[in-house]
Amino acid sequence: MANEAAVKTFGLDAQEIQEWIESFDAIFKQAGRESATLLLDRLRDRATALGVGHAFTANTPYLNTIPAEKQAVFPGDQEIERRIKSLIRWNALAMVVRANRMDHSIGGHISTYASAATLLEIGFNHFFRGRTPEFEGDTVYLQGHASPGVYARAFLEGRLSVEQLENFRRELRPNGGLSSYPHPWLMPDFWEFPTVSMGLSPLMAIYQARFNRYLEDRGLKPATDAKVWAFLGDGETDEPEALGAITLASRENLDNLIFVINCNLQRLDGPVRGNGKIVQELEAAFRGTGWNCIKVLWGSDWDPLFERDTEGLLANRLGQMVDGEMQKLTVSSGAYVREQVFGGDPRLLKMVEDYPDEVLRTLRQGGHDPRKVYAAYKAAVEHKGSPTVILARTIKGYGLGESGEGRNITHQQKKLNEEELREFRSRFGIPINDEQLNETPFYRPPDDSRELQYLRARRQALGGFVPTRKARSKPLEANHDKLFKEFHLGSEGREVSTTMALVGMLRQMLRDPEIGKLVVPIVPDEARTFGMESLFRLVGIYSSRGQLYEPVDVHTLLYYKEAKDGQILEEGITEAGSMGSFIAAGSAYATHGINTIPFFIYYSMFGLQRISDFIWAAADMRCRGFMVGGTAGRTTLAGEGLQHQDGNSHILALPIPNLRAYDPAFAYEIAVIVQDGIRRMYKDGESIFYYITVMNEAYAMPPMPAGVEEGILKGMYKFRASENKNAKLRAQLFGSGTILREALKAQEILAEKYGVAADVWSVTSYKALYNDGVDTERWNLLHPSETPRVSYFAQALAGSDGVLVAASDYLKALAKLVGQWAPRRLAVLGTDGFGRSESRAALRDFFEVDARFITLATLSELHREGKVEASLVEEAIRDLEINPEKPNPRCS
Ligand SMILES: Cc1ncc(C[n+]2csc(CCOP(=O)(O)OP(=O)(O)O)c2C)c(N)n1
Ligand SMILES: [Mg+2]
Repeated sequence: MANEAAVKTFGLDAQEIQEWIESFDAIFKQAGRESATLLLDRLRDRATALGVGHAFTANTPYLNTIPAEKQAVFPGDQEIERRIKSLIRWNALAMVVRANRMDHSIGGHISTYASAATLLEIGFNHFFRGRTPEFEGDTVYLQGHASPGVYARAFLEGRLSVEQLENFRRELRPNGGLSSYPHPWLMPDFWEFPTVSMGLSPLMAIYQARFNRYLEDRGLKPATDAKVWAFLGDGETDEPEALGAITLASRENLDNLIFVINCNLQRLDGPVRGNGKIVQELEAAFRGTGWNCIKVLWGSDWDPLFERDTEGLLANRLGQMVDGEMQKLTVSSGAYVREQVFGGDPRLLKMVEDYPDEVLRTLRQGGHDPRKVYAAYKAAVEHKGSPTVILARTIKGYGLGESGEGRNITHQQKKLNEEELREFRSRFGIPINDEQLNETPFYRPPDDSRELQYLRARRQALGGFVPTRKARSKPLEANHDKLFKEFHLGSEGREVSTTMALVGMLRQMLRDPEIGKLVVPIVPDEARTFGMESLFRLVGIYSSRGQLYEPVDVHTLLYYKEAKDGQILEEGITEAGSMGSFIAAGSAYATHGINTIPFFIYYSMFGLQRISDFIWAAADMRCRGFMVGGTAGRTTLAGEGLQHQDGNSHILALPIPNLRAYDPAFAYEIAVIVQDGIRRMYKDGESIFYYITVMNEAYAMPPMPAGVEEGILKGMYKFRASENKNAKLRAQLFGSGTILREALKAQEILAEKYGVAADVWSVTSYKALYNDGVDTERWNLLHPSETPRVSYFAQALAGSDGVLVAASDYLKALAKLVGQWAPRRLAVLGTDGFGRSESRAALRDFFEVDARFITLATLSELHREGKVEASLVEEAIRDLEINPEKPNPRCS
């Protein structure tokens, strides 16, 4: 061996090395594992003291972490569990094959579940605890592409019918069907967590586990040993989000968290690391950050071989082979395995001389061996002090035979020919005869069969079915009028920003006897940006360790107070992580039966733009809560420039169906929106959540005019009508957010200089107006004989006269959305283009959204209508000091 040759030159020989190893073995045998570890630690210290370097590695040999003799005894009935698993395998396969016979575009996946079956079944039969009134249950994130297997199990459990299975991926059939992947939106009684956008669920699971601790530390739920399990694909770990938060899990000692990575060495196109070893790479990443890492690589039939491997030759050889070679073994003969794995060294060949080729070919991977998987899970649930990752070697498409097992095409295999079906049927002992095979029927044994009795008994013992989703919290009771009232009164001339107003509301809510405890403020290192530091002292920053140091600002009023029961989740600079907390808090009404109300407050540019896919997942999950985009608006945040100035997020909020988006201008608007939101989400149980933009521009907050609440919520109301009832020239101006104030200034200029009487409207939500408009149109389309309905936007403008001009701090497309329902042309100003570092005034000039441009747009519209001469508009351009040849902000 190369190593031995190298050491020989330095004066050591193989025998001396063997003696060292034997001494170590003796210590291990006499004094035990801990003493052996201590000895290694001492030796390492000594080596360091002598200046003996050692290349850092976080890896262990390519072997099972739990040696055979340390393995917990499998308590189940292995034979009957194998039968159950076979039935599930068959039904999962039948679901996909049948669906694609009817329509080959329907799709579906066989090979992911085929590789994950044992990993999941050991969980279902022995570990995953259901949610009961007495115990909160475990939380399980399942690999999305394994859903056919989860459905097939639910079918055996009696939870899904043959018809539902037949309608897999046919959700629009009469009586409904099954969604392709886990979607709580589509199957709200079944799926809890959407996992199919790869990489999101590992991060969500980490923050879920942390949030569970937060709830315990704050006394909102009792401390339990409930676990969060996340099943991932090995290919999935390439998504940056997948490993992006693993240090939080170890830092927070989340021993309530278990990752199971299904290392079938393949992703969609081919091997995950053909030229490397994904298991070792992941082991180094997780061990390097302090996770407890359990490798389950080899099945029990390998144990005798490792026993013979006293010199570590086999371990070495397996450690050398790259994953591409490993994958090839799966599709090759026993003779090939002998040649490739053992052929390089006569000592290795000797080890398997009594193994026939056929036995070598079928040596199992650890992830397909129930006993190995059980032992790993047991060790994981019993492990204390850090999160656990289980790296389980499996074969993609296991059981699909030569057409699928381990092949690069296996991920997308959806059809099996008759021969392949027959083989699968026989291999897994499914009682279906050859004539029936063509039909590929589902098979469920009688209710009183041993299989179903066993399966039900196991689930009963574990507290019921998993997954099951249910809204478990009781509705809030109070109406909270008192909390919000003061914000209806205005600021009496005091200049405040909408951000300050919102923080003021948060402070009020935090003091409330009903919701005070439930509010979860979440910030990604921006609390000071939003003037939230007063909350640090008021409710504390959550820290599972309390505060182990005296903060530098301890003598100040607003010091940085960390506490074990702190309420603020100060996440550091991670919008994705903060969203993970939002999702955990926003779904706690279902997961825990607790109405936590997250307020996630962040730099608006780094929300919908950066982490939209998490927000989509939150929507799918029916999360509740408030996302607050701070320092919003392309021209309202001065100075920060191109990357920070957000003129996009209200456009990006459009596609998310149950996200209500508001761009309020005044404190009372926010108060109305938030109070109503709490009612709708936490009293009426609606599956909606909120996006509210707030700004840092300070101005006097007016008192709320009478009767505007409905308009605020529906998207617009008239804020200030013109007092001049007789003017010939008239206009309706629409402003949103801080740009409403530009419209108000324009109202004055138009009245004073140009004799135009303009009414000013506050548009709080173009999204709400747009949704109402398209819903109205749709109704009219479908009801041709009935009196057509009129959109809220059109209703609001009925009877108003004059030209229409809208301005917002967002893309022009936003206001243009509603132009189609306007009684006349709607002229739109907006902030298309890259931002700039500048003052507000300069930015609003540059983006053409200030009072001057609103004035100009109004006069221009009046000219279009033939009400004023072009010369007047020309004159106005001069008077308003507008440069007509200025750069176009959209593309400069
Ligand atoms: C974000 C995202 N990108 C791409 C896909 C498409 N996709 C679905 S499964 C898959 C391969 C999965 O491989 P792996 O994670 O190893 O899981 P396996 O099926 O092998 O268990 C891909 C690329 C997706 N679902 N989500
Ligand atoms: Mg894979």
